[in-house]
Amino acid sequence: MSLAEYQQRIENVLSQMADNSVAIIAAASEQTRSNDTEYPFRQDSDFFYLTGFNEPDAFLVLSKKSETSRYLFCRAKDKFAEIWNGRRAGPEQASQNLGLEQGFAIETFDAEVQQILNGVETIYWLQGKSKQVDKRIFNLVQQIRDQGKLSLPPYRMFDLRQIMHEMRLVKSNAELEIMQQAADISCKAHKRAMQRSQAGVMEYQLEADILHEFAQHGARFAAYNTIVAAGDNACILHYTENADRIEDGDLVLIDAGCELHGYAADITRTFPANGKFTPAQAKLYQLTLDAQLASMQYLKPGNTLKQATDVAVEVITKGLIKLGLLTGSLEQNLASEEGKPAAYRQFFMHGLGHWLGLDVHDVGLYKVAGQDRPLEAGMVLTVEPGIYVAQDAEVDEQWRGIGIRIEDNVIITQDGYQVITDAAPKTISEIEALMQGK
Ligand SMILES: [Mn+2]
Repeated sequence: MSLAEYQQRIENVLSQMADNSVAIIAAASEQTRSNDTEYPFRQDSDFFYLTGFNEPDAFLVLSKKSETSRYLFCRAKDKFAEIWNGRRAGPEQASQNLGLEQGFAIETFDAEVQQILNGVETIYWLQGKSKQVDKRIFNLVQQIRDQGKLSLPPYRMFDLRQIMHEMRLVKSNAELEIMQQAADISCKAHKRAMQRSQAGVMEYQLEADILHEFAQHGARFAAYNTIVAAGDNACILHYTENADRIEDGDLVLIDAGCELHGYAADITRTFPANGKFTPAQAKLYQLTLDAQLASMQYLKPGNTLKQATDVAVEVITKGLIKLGLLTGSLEQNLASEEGKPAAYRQFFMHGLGHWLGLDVHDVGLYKVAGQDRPLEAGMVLTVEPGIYVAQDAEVDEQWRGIGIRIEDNVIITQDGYQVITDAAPKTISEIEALMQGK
């Protein structure tokens, strides 16, 4: 991402802020995993969106008074700490790299920001995201109040989501390029897992193949915990134990995507462990795929995710009736009586998709003024219908324990949509051909 793009984002935020206001955006902190060791650091998405700065314990402060100013607070240079825990840019270098007016050591945050806030009417931050940050901002305002007669404490507090998350929802060309790369790398990993699959392999071994492939192509981290679910583990939607042996005749569901420069891919493929779908597996798989392809036809500016969802639900419900997993009419199976979910939800119990971006379940409202939000060019979302038949479902035995999800990542374009995860095979013939080495 170019420096110009980060600067443009910051200017965009400033332009939407009220006069005489300050916005405070906090970086993430390191999280302890166990004594003296931390989880891999993952920057806060909003902070990263505006700065691309990847150190913990930092704040971006934007002030809009008679003039606009941009300040970075971050960890000071410290030879001793850097020997033990790694390099730091330091406030001077970091603020200079980002083209910001001034850098301060994080230790001076309270004192400096108290001064910046004194006399300002409005504060923006991402409220409720971090209890520590909330507390710190309230304390700062209180300290200004406590100064008495000469102080002018801020008296309006706005959630910055309204500005920032609307911006993040519609992606720039540079963002779309990175997301295409993340998608390409993730597709390679899915293909490799299909080729490595066979009876006797452990689920976590396919996970290792996926992560290795990500790294080989420049993506060190997964965007979320990889799901490798063989057999009826696929009916657990967020199964991440990945601890079972893959058996002959299983379907394997893999939900995995890499993170590249902060951006997530989120892809699911389901394939037969031994490279050949059984007739029952093939029928439910084809139905899931039909639902996905039919629903995608509704993705274009002005339409809603809800419209596409309704199409997927209808295709799946009709198909399940035809195959005998549901009985009764289409209307009966779609109807939800008071407090009871519709009958089809026994087999398709999650939504069709979600926004995708820096967060795998990305930010941005799904409804505006109570109405389903119309899609816009530049939005990115997943399309991921599934059919999950529990082992104890009251259906013919051949269907039990089958779990299928097919998930692609889609960009909304000016006149429709573009699938960016097509490189991972998803038709029955494509999958069988790849796995059988044809
Ligand atoms: Mn998803």
